[in-house]
Amino acid sequence: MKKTVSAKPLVGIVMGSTSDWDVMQNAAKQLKDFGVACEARALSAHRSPDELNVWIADITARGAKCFIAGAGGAAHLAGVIAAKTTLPVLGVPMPSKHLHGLDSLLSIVQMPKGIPVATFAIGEAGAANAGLFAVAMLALSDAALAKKLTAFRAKQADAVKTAKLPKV
Ligand code: RP5
Repeated sequence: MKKTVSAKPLVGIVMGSTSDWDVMQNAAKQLKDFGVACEARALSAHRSPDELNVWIADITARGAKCFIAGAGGAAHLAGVIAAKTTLPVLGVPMPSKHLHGLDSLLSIVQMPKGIPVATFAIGEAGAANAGLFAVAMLALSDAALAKKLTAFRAKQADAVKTAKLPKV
């Protein structure tokens, strides 16, 4: 996994294991495409809880506005981060070997009342959408970013409008 670091990241991307990077790089890619600075780390809620807490405090002090957390299995990472910060936490369920990510999805989505985690789809689409959702949140107070997001949506609409189906 390549370590993506920015001195003033607006988004903190964290995953429970380096094995999650293949999926989670889709979040980093979306943010990069929109020119949003992010920092990506592999830190585990159960294997390295102290380092995770230090990083949450550090990146928050450097001006981060939200977190994207990807984890698999008994995926408590996003919930643990949400317990430590009032910044928005976007959770991405990782595909898992035995339950194909359903375990990760239910672990992340079923947060008890009071400490929310916004939960996205399992895998690549979820990671990319979490990146886009972070862009949308940041665009609320950044007109240039809002313009880029509108253009991105228009490009997708054009692709559908001009799509041709194969002949029968
Ligand atoms: C979780 O366990 C990670 O988020 C990962 O999805 C899963 C498997 O981790 P590794 O055994 O590949 O390190 O904590």
